[in-house]
Amino acid sequence: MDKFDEICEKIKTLKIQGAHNVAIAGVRALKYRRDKRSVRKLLNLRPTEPCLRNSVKFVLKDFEKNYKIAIKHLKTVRRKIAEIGSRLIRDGIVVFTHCHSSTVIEILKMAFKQGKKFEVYNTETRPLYQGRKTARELAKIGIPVKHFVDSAGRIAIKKSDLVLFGADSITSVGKIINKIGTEMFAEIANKYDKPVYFCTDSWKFNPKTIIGFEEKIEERSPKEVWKNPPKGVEILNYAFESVKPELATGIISELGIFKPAVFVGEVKKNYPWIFE
Ligand code: RUB
Repeated sequence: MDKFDEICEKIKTLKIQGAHNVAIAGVRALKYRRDKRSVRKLLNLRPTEPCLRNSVKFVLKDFEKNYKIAIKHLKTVRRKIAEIGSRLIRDGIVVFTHCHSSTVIEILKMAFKQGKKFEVYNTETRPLYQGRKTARELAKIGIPVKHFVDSAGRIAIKKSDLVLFGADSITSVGKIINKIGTEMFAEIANKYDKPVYFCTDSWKFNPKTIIGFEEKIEERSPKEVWKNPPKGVEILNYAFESVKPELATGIISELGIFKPAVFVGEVKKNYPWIFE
């Protein structure tokens, strides 16, 4: 297995996961191979990942020049988002999060470094338990974490003050695609008047949605849910779901905090190449 295939394998099996880390790894993979077939393989590993697609498109325009620009953007953008997002975290609050978003983690870490005292409630995120990764990373630096099974999400949200999710994709009408369960949790948070923010690099905007394409929702192997189900039981293992823009209090990106519709305009102003 060469270096390119090694990276692909890690993305496919979620050893490398989260839209942002997938995009960084994908751009790095282009150093080893960038023929048409390999690029197609790379882009099909996780179909719901426009950050990967946008980054690859940008780098392939002019590899020598844009590779460095893309890596620099991807490596520094989370810090910028954290500077903006950490302002929402106050002493004594409880922050609810779902799955594992490196962007959300960066915000929480920065708030903690600023000396803020808060707690995080998070979900397991079945079937692959990315929530454990979140809990482990936060606990390691000293942020107190209470960990819940996914179906306890309502109870956890009711006791929280702020909800932070990551994002995999944002569409032209401001829908946000994130880990399965996110819309259900956003609806619950709205019911209890808890602010809901999506924390994201603006390169996750999906330009294809302007011309009518819906973001593709990745379906993963049923074996991840139940290895040997009885005959007659069909398992649908959707990795992501789409969240209605009206459920979002705001989108936190390196461009600032905006309502979804305004966010789309800001992306266009700052990164016109995404729309080309
Ligand atoms: C991860 C997930 C994350 C987003 C954002 O899903 O839904 O919330 O990808 O992550 P999976 P980041 O584990 O299936 O990749 O902020 O790191 O880009």
